[in-house]
Amino acid sequence: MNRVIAPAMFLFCGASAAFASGGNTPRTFWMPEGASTIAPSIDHVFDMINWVCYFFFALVVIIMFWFMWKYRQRGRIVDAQGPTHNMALELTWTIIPIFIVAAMFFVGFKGFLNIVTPPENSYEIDVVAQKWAWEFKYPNGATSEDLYVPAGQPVKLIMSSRDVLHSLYIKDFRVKQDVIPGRYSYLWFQANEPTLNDDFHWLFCTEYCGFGHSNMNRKVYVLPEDDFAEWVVEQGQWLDKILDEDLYFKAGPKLFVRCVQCHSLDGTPGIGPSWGDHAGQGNIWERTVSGETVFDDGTKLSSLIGPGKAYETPEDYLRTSMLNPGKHLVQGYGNAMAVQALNDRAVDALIGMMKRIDEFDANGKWLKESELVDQEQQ
Ligand code: HEC
Ligand SMILES: [Cu+2]
Repeated sequence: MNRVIAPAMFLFCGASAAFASGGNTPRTFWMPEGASTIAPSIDHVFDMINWVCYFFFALVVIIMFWFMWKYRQRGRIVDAQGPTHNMALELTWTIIPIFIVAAMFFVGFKGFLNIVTPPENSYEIDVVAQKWAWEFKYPNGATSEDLYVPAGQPVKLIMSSRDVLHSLYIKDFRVKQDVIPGRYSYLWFQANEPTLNDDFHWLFCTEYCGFGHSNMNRKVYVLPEDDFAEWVVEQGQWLDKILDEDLYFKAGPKLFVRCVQCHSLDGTPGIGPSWGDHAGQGNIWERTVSGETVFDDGTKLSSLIGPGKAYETPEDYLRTSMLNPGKHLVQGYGNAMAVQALNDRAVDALIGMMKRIDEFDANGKWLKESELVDQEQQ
């Protein structure tokens, strides 16, 4: 069957016949750049169906105009006796489309099986989606905000959601899969060409998931295998390599990137309360120490902090606010903050940053960099 149909298919898809072997396929009028091994086969099916449509569109329209002309009304004579049926014609327009539709199914189904069957030796990355961020976890425990993958190796994403339906879509790879709470879904691809010079592929969430849905676009970097191996190791350790006393200004701003979309540093209210001055209660550290922060049930933080109370120290409260954000809601704000994957050192770094919030500009850049110049010549 394949032997008969495959050549027949090529009649319809001259445009896609020239698959680039290996490298990426360039973008076309209809399709973005193809950067995974399955992209050519997906584009092939798309082109095939497209060309079948062009062909029949042209055929039908041409015949329509021809008939309009041929059977136009001439004079006043009405010929009431039209044809009733034509066996040969009816068989033709039944049998030919059956073959075309069967061929579309055959090609499509083969591609589908390929897409849903990750190869045995795939590199596995865990993906957690939540309103409104992605978290990518690598086998050694490293995590990232953007997706990094090794080139030339099949990669399998094992995906789940902490809250609502999301969907992971990488257009250049031609892959897309729903991400569902309480369930795991998979997706795999292999990208052979590394992304060089800060180039990347876009990753989108394509399931409308609320207010911050459009913040769920991330970058996909394809690294040469060696670089990738190095990157994962480094990513797993970067926090450990920083000295304790440097933590708040070296790690703080890097971690703050995950918070900036909701927390400002200059007092501007956002989706979450600013870490700068908030409602006249001082910055995040000042109002936590003084207990001025008010929650949505009207309680004041001061009644929760102290020996024998819910939190021994202000740090304890901040830690809980990051790791279990839904526990108390600051007055006027909803339960919009996702659970943050932060280890102890990351929490320390962020609390350190909050304690010295004046040392950072509105973008989270540390303002005392210049004082370090002597030590920082690495
Ligand atoms: C999607 C938006 C969002 C992101 C991202 C976010 N937060 Fe929040 N955050 C909130 C909201 C909303 C609140 C107020 C409700 C509450 O207390 O949970 C809040 C509250 C807090 C509080 C308690 C604030 C207070 O005034 O007592 C802390 C501490 C905090 N966030 C830390 C962080 C850190 C650290 C990050 C980044 C690692 C972060 N947040 C990322 C939305 C966010
Ligand atoms: Cu989403």
